[in-house]
Amino acid sequence: MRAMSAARSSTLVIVPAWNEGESVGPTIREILAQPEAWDILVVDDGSRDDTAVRAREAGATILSLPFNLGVGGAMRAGFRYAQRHGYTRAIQVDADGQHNPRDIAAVLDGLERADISIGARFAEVGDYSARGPRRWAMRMLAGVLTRISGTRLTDVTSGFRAANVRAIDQYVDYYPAEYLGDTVDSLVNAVHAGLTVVQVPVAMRPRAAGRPSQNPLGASLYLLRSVFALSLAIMRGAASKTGVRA
Ligand SMILES: Nc1nc2c(ncn2[C@@H]2O[C@H](COP(=O)(O)OP(=O)(O)O)[C@@H](O)[C@H]2O)c(=O)[nH]1
Ligand SMILES: [Mg+2]
Repeated sequence: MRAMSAARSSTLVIVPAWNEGESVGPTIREILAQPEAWDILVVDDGSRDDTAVRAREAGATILSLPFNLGVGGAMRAGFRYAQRHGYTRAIQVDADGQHNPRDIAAVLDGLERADISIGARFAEVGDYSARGPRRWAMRMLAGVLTRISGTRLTDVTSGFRAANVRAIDQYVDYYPAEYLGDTVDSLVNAVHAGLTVVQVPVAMRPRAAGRPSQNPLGASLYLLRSVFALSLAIMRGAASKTGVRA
């Protein structure tokens, strides 16, 4: 339920963080250095290091989850917080420094044209490259999402994405918690619910410190999982259109 309360800004930057003690502080400071004065919520997901302390020192509000839910679960908690506190826009920015805070405003501007705005790699900007099966799977996912959303999308696994009120409400209703089923699955469901999507080109930076939560094998399995999740989501969508419940 949407509450009107004393949020300082109408936009919430949600930062999912898991054992990011080294990078979360600099990331928050960089976000706060932007001229717009957005509110920042770090969702600390059962980190075993000093992520929460560092984030608070840097000036963020902290939501500490009692145990690790994964990025999807953490983001859903963040969207619920946004809804309860009456924010009209929310944007995910990773704690590791890969999402450049200078691009936040541009990704948020995408919300003037659609309900969800994705900061996308390799749409003209930057030199991000994936090879082999990863590239193939990412292209396939992008191709299918382009068809069902009716907008050209090149990077549907990007976590750098913004949501308006409709999308926040949709995500609170449905945001998969399974590890990294989050990006693709949440998008397919949002599109099926009638929400619109745009992408905004951004360059991604290397992670500032620490380690990615996924090794190359894990990343490939994730893509495979996404392909699978997408097929299921499409079948669910098709079933609901014909009135059959899956
Ligand atoms: N809340 C939460 N955040 C996570 C978890 N795993 C990763 N993250 C955060 O999600 C963001 C992206 O994770 P990362 O491992 O860098 O993924 P990659 O950029 O796709 O390789 C970072 O800010 C991580 O701290 C988790 O289990 N819970
Ligand atoms: Mg990362």
